[in-house]
Amino acid sequence: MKFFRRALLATAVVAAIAAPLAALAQDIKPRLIRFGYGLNEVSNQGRAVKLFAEQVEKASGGKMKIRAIGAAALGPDTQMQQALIGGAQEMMVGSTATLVGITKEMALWDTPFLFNSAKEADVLLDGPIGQKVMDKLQEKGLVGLVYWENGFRNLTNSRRAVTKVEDLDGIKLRVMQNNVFLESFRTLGANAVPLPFSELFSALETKTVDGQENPYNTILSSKFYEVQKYLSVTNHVYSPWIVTVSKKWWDGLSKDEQKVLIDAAKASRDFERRDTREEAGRALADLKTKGMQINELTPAETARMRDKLTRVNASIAANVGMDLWKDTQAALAKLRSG
Ligand code: TF8
Repeated sequence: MKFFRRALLATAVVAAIAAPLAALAQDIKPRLIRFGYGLNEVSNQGRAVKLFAEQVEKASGGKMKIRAIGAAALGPDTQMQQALIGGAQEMMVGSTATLVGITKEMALWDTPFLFNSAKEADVLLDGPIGQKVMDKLQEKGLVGLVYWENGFRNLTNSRRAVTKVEDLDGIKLRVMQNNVFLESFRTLGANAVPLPFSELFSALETKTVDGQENPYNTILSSKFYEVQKYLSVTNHVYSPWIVTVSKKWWDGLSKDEQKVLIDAAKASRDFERRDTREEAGRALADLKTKGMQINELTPAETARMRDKLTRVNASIAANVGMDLWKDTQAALAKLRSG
């Protein structure tokens, strides 16, 4: 018995020191990595950042430390992007939509009704097209590692149930700081106002805007149900998040250090998508319990919305380039036929 326990202990000790030892043999220096994000800690975004941090610390034998800073405490997406480009901050996760001003190809993901399912999004984002768009960031001073799921977006407001496009008439709607979103909701007749996410809750609370659109997860984790009565299930677009690194800083890392970050980013992506989908699956029921009035759009009304929104496709195609646009359509057609 004693021997058995000792053997067990020895195995545990070996296991405990094996990982740090492996890290020791690698070219890894002590690093403090500031990782900013916009949602709060108890959100799908916050949970995945936490997992990423744990993975990085473990794989680097505790040498690489992530200082996770949420709730836009380092500023909204656009401000953090500039800090990464300048080298004042190492990492962040944020919306691809807020990157369009830097890398126009990112607008591809803002195409209304581009994906019919999360599965399609995974295939395109993780495939050659997603990689191509991500690589475009490099010439602007950013390195993209992985896409996470923000999710299919749905509409909330404090004025009325939106059951058809016409109900959007005159509704002051916050949109992300992005021309495709601005144009899309203007096309639908809303009074679209671009605002950073960090200002959204108070804008809704003070009725500076009537509504907004985001995935169920965010409506829940950011407590928008406290200031929004109506939720219309529109699924009008799938939004990715993207984990980015300051290229200035990245270029100074060893191959081993880069690998630690790449591996952890992939693990965080897989975790985040699972977690987000699981939460989204029960979020609607939660939002109902919190008092939101939820309505679905009829297939006919969804089709009308979709038709109207195809008007923005031409300008997206012109922005991202016709080749990329056509490749994307072809990849989707192939997926759908298979
Ligand atoms: C939005 C996005 C947010 C992101 C996030 C703060 O509405 O959906 O999830 O910007 O990085 O702004």
